[in-house]
Amino acid sequence: MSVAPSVLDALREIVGADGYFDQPADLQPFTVDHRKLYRGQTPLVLRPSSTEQVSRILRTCNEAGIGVVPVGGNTSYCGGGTPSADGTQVVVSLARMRRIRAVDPDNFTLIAEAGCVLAEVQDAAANVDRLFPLSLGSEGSCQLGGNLSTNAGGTAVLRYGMMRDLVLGLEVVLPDGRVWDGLKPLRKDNTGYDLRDLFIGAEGTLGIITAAACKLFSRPREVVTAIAAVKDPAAAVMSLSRLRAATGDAVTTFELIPRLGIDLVTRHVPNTHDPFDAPYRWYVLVEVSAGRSESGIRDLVEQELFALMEQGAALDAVLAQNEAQREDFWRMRETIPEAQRKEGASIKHDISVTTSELPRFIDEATRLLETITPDSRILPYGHLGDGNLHFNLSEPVGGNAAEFLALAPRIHRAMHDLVAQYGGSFSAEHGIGQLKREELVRYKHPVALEIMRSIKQALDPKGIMNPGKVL
Ligand code: 2HG
Ligand code: ZN
Repeated sequence: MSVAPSVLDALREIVGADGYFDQPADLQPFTVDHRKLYRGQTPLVLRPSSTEQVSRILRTCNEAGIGVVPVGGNTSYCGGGTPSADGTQVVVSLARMRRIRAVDPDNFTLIAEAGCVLAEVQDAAANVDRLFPLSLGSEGSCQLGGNLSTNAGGTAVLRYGMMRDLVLGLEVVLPDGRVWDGLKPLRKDNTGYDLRDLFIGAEGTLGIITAAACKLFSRPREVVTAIAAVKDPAAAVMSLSRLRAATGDAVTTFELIPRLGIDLVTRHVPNTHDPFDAPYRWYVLVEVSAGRSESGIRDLVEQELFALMEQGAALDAVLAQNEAQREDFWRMRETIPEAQRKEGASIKHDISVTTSELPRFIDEATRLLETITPDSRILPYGHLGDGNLHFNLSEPVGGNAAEFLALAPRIHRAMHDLVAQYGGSFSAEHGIGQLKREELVRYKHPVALEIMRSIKQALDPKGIMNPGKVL
């Protein structure tokens, strides 16, 4: 069943001549996801420029029973923003809603529209000497609405939390077109259910977020960035605890990188090099930030790293001497996904357990993967400070990519069953989308699933919002 021409016309009319795409070449980018796992089809991509237009679009689609797929920067790892293959769903891109509506430095808040690119929100905060701390590899193209809808994480969660922790209020268009104005930038408002948190992480299945009131912070005045080679993941966890205590919780980033990460990045990404003369098995990228300059954190970090080396937990360490070197260190971490892609086929996981259990988990998961696929190369890296690793695999050297990828269902099952044994999460920061729907049914507590379904039914009884995603 395709979308009736009369409905398509009505939708075009709402947004006006420059508010939609309906030609194949313009539609194409919206029909494939970032990882190229899904190929969909759509007759129409709507590009509303106001909340009112979004409201009219949803009202029209709800009345006609047409599925709506909201999309931001299309950087989802789980196909959350890709329409179905049967061409029955329209896409709503928020890209033209990119105003910063208000900035209030004394309240440490700003209000931004969903189509703002994350980097634009960071810049708007920096312009008034404030920090919007959400920080991730795709920040130059991902959009605030997508960050909200997936509850994005990234590399500063350890200190500032995930997207959910950075929001005070939302403006949301409900599936029937009603607009909930919950944009109050208040830190205290104890007036009933927390509706905001329903829409954050809902991946567009309950409505479309059109704007958000975001929390800002003081801008760090002094930042110390280091790469340390560590004995093993247990030494990494211990080092993090020590650094947190020694700096009064000023550690903003603590990322684990195995040797394979350094190998792949230096092989595939220009302008990268091994930070040390000798190879080590495990590394951490550490960043510590202080609110004032000459805060003494540099000395503190140096002392701690020295002490860690004396006790054998750290094997070598280097502090960035300037901004260029700091960027080099960060490139080493941020380009791992790109380097892994260039190395060939990969199988990805996005798991979390408690940080304290992570070392034991890494051992056990590595052994488990080795029994299933002894020749694959295991690349567990990422947000150790959050207990969240991308426990990825790369195809064997000289192996057969198709054979390797055919193992994916078995590998995911084994990995996620193990995660469940640890009381962990099979999707720590990338969400569910269409990729992990079956996992949600298998691993989410049944009562939680029932509550989720009741909420979906209450808000979207006709099931028009991002059909086939999450639930
Ligand atoms: C990261 O932390 C991203 O770099 C991507 O979440 C993870 O590619 C991945 O598996
Ligand atoms: Zn990540």
